[in-house]
Amino acid sequence: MKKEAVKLSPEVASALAEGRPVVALESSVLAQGLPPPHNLDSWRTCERAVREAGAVPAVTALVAGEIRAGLTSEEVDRLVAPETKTRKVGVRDLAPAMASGRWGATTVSATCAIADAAGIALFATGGIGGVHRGAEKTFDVSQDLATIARSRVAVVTAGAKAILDLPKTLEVLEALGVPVVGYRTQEFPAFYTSSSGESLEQRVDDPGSAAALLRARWDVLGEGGVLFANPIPAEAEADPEVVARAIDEALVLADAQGIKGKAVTPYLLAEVARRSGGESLRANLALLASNARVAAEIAVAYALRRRP
Ligand code: PSU
Ligand code: MN
Repeated sequence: MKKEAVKLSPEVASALAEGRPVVALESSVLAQGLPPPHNLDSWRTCERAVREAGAVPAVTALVAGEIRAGLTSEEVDRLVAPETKTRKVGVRDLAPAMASGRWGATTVSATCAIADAAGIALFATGGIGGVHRGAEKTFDVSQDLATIARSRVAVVTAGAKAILDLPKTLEVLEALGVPVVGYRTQEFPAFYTSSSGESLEQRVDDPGSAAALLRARWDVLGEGGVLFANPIPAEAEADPEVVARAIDEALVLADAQGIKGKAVTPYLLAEVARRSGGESLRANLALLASNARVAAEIAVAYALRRRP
């Protein structure tokens, strides 16, 4: 994506021009991932967490066909309002949505591409998309993975959503050459819970070490994306059995109803939230805020290290 394709808010533009830390935030989680009023609460909480850690938040979206980084709160209100009919926009949906002047909420893939073009190094999400269970039959692999690989962006994520096949997701990330780095953990987190049983080769324990890794990958090697896997805070973890049961039920239902393509993830997340009695929703909100804070801390450390 070209740099000129992204319209920056005045605050984000001056932060980037001065080399101050900025953290991108996705908007699909607001428009498609979380029900109201939790979506706007979560957006405010994440923006506050980023600011408190000393960085500038930049939520990305398509506003009437224009790619934006940094929205006003009126624009965010409009983005999530049902009348706006905001679409879920992955990286492949950007051009069609621009050409038709639509409002779009950006997924991890579109947000990575936008952050990369704008020169925003850190991006906080809840959980990335990945390889779906049964992908050997459906071929359902999120465009998040390939886009992370080619974007010069560090994504802070609570692992990958537990509705996915986590071992296969890790294999594809390896195939694409993406470093997966545990943040204060040796294990790939399972989104609603901190443990998936999948161990990681790389680990960092503080923002300075994370920034050193980014310097090596980008400033020295000139390579693409990095994943920092930040487990949900222990006190916010969902009951693994409740979540596992809700996921199994949701998967059976999605299959029976023939849900396909980009509708799969929003459908599963909504069903899991409903079937877990809000347990998954509470966890989702907590891990989003935690990822926003960690991304901002790493952004601050990386910005400091860049200055001679
Ligand atoms: N995490 C959440 N809720 C979400 C998503 C992630 O807690 O709604 C979104 C992200 O925007 C992610 C997308 O990029 O789901 C993945 O969708 P798909 O599997 O269709 O690529
Ligand atoms: Mn898919």
